[in-house]
Amino acid sequence: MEIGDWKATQGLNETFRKARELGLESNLLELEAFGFTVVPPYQAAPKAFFDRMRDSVFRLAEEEDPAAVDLNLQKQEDRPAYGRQFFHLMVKDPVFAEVLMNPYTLTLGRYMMGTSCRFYSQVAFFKTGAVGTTHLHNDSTGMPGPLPAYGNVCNISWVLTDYTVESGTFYMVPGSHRFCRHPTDLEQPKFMGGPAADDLGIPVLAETGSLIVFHGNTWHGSVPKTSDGPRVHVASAFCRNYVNPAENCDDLPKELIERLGPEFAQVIGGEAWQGYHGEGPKIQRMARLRPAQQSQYA
Ligand SMILES: O=C(O)CCC(=O)C(=O)O
Ligand SMILES: [Fe+2]
Repeated sequence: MEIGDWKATQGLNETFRKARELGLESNLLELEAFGFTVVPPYQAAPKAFFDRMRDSVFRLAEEEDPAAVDLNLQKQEDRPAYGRQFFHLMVKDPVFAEVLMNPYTLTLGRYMMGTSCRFYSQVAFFKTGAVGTTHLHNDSTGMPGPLPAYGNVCNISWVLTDYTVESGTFYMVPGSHRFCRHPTDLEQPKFMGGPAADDLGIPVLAETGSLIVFHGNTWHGSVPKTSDGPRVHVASAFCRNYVNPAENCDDLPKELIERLGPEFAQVIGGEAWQGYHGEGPKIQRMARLRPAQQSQYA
């Protein structure tokens, strides 16, 4: 059917039309039904773009001092994942700002978090050699259950090497976004050291150039990595307009913000009503969020 400018679905109309234009309709259905989906290789961007991203993460792995990241100094048991994670990527290479503004990333983010969504964080996960699992969790960090069915955060992961069972791909529990809560210790599968069955979740297979996209309620982790080579993805997360983003963008170069324009400035919080001092909030900025109180897509 043709999607009109319908008042009751403010925000959704335009996002849905864009998703249709980009060939994402079946991905949206999979997201609704299972809480995750895979966008096929090189649909979101050509191979040369993924190569640029991968080269950039490899360069960071060579050049960045591991001590620059606090997590690297912690014991493995206390860390969320094996390997190295790289943070605050947009100041390190503008290619990561382009990832954020890519129409596939933005359309999926807006579908899941509403058009008023904000940038939440961008993290490169880098593992080499045989390593253990990432335990079962969802990305709604610090948010108590019951989590809203519509989600407060979402994850759009750009896959930069083949994600297979051997390379330690994501493990996901299909449909868990509807449980609207975090997994308990009793729900950790045996292969992650818990008491639960291993086959409730499944390994998500995705070739280089794919996007693995999931709802912020979806239970996920990783299977053990047994391969020698690198396993790399960049997770771009968005959140709803009222969530406090994990990453601080106040030091992004001005030229980058100017180059990417007002849409980018809004996504990184340039139009946020929160964060005022004595002058109080700007009324226009608050007014812009009224539609988000009427529709989860706005
Ligand atoms: O790659 C991993 O081990 C975990 C990644 C993850 O949990 C995420 O991207 O949210
Ligand atoms: Fe996660």
